[in-house]
Amino acid sequence: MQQMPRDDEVFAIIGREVERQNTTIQLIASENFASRQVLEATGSVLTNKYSEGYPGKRYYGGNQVIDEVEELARRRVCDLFGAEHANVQPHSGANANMAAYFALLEPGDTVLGMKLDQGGHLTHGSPVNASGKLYHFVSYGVTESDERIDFDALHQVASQERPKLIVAGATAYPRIIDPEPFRSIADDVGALFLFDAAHVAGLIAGGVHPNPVPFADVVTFTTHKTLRGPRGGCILTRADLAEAIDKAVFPGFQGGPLDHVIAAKAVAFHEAAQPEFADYAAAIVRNAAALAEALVGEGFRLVSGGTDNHLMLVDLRTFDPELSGKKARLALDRAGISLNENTVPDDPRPPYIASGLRIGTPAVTTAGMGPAEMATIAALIGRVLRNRDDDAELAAVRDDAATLCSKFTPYPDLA
Ligand code: DSN
Repeated sequence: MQQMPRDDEVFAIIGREVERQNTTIQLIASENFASRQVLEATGSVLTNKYSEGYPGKRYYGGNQVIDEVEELARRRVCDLFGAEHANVQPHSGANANMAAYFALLEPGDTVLGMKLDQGGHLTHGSPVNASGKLYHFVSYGVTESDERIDFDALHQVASQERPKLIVAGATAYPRIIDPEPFRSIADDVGALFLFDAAHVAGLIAGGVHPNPVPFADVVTFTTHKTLRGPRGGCILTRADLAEAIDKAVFPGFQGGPLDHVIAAKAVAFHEAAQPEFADYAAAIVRNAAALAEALVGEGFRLVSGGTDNHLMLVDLRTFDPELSGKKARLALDRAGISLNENTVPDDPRPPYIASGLRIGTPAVTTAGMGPAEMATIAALIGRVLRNRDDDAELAAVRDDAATLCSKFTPYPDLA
């Protein structure tokens, strides 16, 4: 094979990202540290192959091996969640959702989805997203009193609007989403039911959150969040919807599948089926509860008062009305703590400024941290946000964050 000069420029940048992940605190609720074997599969020669179609029905030759890996991924994920059919080709959660809509809906059909500022996702009908442009989304949200999904209002809006599809799932909702009441409302109004499990797929696989597969017509999720696999999406469905879903993914939405990523998904599904993964999922939730309690102790208000999943939302307005989510995120970034600004329910600020912070524990739990470290992290966040204009204090917190991370380095052998 022709040898090319080593690309020192790109590999130096990758080296700096390894160092950043090893030495700063990762609290982005949708991120994780994939295992070495997930990284290895993602970096394999499977990236070289074209394989439009599905196992046994491809448009290119030479797919005998690729068929095996896609079949293995499909079988493993069906076993993991108890599903009848899986499509492991979506490149992302957004693609999985759009393909599912393409399979189930006609343009202009009415769909119910959770409001973006109350925890929903762009693909749940945001006016700036193709979902909101192609379909008539009507939103539901949380109650003012306890900031949990308002099922009475949801039932009422479903009865009025008679949607073809009800979408459950969120990107910034700190409580368990019970699929059962969604199913019963969908049945009452004659709607289909899609559960977007992107954030909680790992918690479901680990047995700490309810499995939506027995209740939903379609379940979509990403493979890289709590599930800790490679970046990508997946769709689970009933046997009678399998053909429509598969056609919607290819040729409806995507071209060639990313076979190296499908192999890495298969690895992640195998990892998630191990008993150790159930311990991991429970530890994520335990750490989130500990972090939430410690943040309340630091004087922060949490949306809904706490968490029972992998994330919490800090409402900064009561802590400091002048402090937006964006300002807080920038200060924390300087201090070696990565998280994202997020709207809180009925946020007066726009999403790119926001009044809240979303904080998640999947990555720090993978790194081996426990409740004691969560208390330390809450104290560091408090120090940063109380001293956000003090450069020396931010530098001191950055040192403390690095000291903490030195005991919980995700990729010591890549450093
Ligand atoms: N970007 C994902 C998240 O952070 O939740 C959703 O698309």
